[in-house]
Amino acid sequence: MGKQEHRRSHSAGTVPIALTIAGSDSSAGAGIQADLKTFSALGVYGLSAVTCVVAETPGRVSRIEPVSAEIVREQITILCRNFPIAAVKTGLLYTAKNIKTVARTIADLSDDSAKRFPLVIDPVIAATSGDRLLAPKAIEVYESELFPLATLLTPNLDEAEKLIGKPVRDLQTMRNAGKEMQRKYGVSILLKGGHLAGGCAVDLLFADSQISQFSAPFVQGVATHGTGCTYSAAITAGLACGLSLQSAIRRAKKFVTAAIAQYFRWTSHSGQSLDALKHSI
Ligand code: PXL
Repeated sequence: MGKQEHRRSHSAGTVPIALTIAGSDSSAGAGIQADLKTFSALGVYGLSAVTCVVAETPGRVSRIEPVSAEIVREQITILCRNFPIAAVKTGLLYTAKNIKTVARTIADLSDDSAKRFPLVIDPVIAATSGDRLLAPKAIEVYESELFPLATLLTPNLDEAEKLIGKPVRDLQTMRNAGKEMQRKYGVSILLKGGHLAGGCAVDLLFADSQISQFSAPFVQGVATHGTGCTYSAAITAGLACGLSLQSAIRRAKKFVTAAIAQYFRWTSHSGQSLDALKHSI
């Protein structure tokens, strides 16, 4: 082996690895594509298991098709059996069947290898555009099968409302909702406040018996398709690098705020504005 080749294989062997289990976004601002760009930008090698294919442009979902449960299971199994994966995230799983398959595959592997990686679950229910991305009955499967395996859930306000069936509109209702979800699911919760508190985007972390707050300036005037995916991917990258939950979230919040601030904008053939995050540091 030449010197150059040796050096290359050494650095490849020490880079942390993270796996994203999520949907493909054809416009590449959200989903698997956002996750892989985020992992790369944060120095993590990204693996992916595709759960569904979404034909969309920023702001408009045109069509979604799930992939089969067999291929979802196979992607996850062969990756986990062969790579030293340090952290995993799930994004859009789309069907109740895929949620169940992901949960059972991960549970089987954890038993097998007696190894548990941190698991970040972004419980994607709708796109930023408002397009629904998950059947209502799939939420029950999330709750019974996948949430119990999580290290962290990262719901936004709409997702929190759907999970607990109550309005979540301000810091006080966020505090109550976060505590309720932490109690109900027995895992840490990062409740994302989005455009709630004046000029700031405020998120609350409920972990152990503490509540921590993470704030960043709210960036106005940008269509924020993919922020949830990018945020949870950046947290997963941090955990893969060995950061604590608090430090991983602090760094991820900065990363996603910068990705929004440095956005790209194009104009479509029909004159519509197309915004995309820039996943870099
Ligand atoms: O932002 C939610 C989301 C997640 N995953 C995929 C998506 C979207 C939004 O459109 O396409 C694959």
